[in-house]
Amino acid sequence: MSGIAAPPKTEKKTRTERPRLYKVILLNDDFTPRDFVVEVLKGIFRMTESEALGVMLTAHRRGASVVAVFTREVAETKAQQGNDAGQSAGYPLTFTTEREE
Ligand code: NFA
Repeated sequence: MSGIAAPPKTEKKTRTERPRLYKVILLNDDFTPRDFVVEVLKGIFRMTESEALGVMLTAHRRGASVVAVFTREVAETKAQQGNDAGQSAGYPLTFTTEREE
């Protein structure tokens, strides 16, 4: 043995946790026109016509529909943009966010 101790390891393992995800949920209402909902979904969530139609119809029939899942900031921003689009046009269109799990 040399009698010379090795220096203590100071390196720390970096653990990168996956960010929590948030659902954006579209709520049904009796006033916002179907076409308007579809246009908002296409514009804000980059959906195709048929994807947007499917989400709109699910909310219309069941009361609510999951639109998509994002990190918190993105989900909240997109929900707000959707609500603002409805407000600007005089409709009660409502998007909410909900943490997953
Ligand atoms: N229920 C609305 C109508 O019949 C359409 C709608 C669907 C509104 C989904 C909001 C969300 N005009």
